Amino acid sequence: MEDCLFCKIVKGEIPCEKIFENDKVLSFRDINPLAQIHYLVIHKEHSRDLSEMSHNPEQISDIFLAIKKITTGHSLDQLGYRVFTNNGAKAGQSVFHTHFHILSDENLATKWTSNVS
Ligand code: DGP
Repeated sequence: MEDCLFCKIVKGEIPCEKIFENDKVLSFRDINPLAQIHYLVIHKEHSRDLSEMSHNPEQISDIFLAIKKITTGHSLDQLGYRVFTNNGAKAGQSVFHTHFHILSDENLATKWTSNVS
């Protein structure tokens, strides 16, 4: 999409710190990390949010296969990691190109968990 920030990153028009890339998926460091490790994972084909991406379930599969490669490649299994997406502005989505966050941190269990108020 013409004026989509993450499409511009896919096209190389805006730089990123690349973590992983194949023909369908790109992962790069979040510019505003919430944890020691904070990666974003996007599909190269534009969709607005997970609701829209769900019409193309093979894209969700592409994303999660990439997440498996990234987390294994960066030895995150031992440290533990969290994967999430914000769907819609009311959930905190600020970039409207579907993206999944991967967070990993020694203190992740006490950050943003459902059992911490
Ligand atoms: P969300 O709030 O779920 O839409 O997450 C958007 C994330 O995108 C947020 O954590 C910050 C990150 N971000 C925004 N602009 C850029 C950028 O230009 N480069 C990179 N690497 N990350 C960005």
